[in-house]
Amino acid sequence: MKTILFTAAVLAVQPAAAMAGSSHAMSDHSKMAGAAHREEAAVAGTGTVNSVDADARKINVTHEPIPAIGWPAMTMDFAVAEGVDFAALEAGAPVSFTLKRGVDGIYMIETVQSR
Ligand SMILES: [Cu+2]
Repeated sequence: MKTILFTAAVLAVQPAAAMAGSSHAMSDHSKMAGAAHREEAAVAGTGTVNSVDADARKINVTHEPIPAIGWPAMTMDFAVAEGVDFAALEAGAPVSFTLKRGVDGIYMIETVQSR
């Protein structure tokens, strides 16, 4: 009787093992979660840097309208992506930039250069 129960337990585990093998495909789908089920193109904008907070990796920018995402001109704080060199940013600098949505869904600056 013990042998039969053991066999049943092994059989019960096998379907779970098969599902584990499909986790790669599932993680691919999780990247598509959210409003846009497509690879989002970078959104480009221009503006002027008002202030720079390198410690917090944030800059305050007065930007021109960004029609691609329906934004009017405004002054706002942006988080700045890893890899952006803050040494190249200074208050008063006219800049062009690209935005990308972070995992929280909020747009952040992905690239920025003076213009
Ligand atoms: Cu804005």
